[in-house]
Amino acid sequence: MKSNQHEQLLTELITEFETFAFTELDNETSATIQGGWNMQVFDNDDFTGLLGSFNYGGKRQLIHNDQISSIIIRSGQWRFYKDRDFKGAAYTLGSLANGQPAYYKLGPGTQYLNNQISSFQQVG
Ligand SMILES: [Ca+2]
Repeated sequence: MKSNQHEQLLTELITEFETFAFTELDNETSATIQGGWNMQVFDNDDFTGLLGSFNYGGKRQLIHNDQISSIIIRSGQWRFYKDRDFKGAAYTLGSLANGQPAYYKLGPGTQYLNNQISSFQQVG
């Protein structure tokens, strides 16, 4: 194996490890991560501080309650709620129509619930 192939393999392994390390695996409604993710949530509004990676499903009560400040959606439509158990003010975000990932910043000046999301679920 050439060294650049080693390097690529190592990078993939590290990326995979990081995804697993930060995935919230405690909730039965959250899918296990197998071969990628469809939606990720982050603590900061610049897509850093990964809080969780999800394939499908949802979480009735986030461990990282009132922390989400940015979201990347690769696939599907996801609804985010201010209160636990999918209640309260909410909005739906999805991937782009052309199939590209969508990057949503929830920071100050946006209409989204920054540092206020308590539950979410996939809706499409
Ligand atoms: Ca935050």
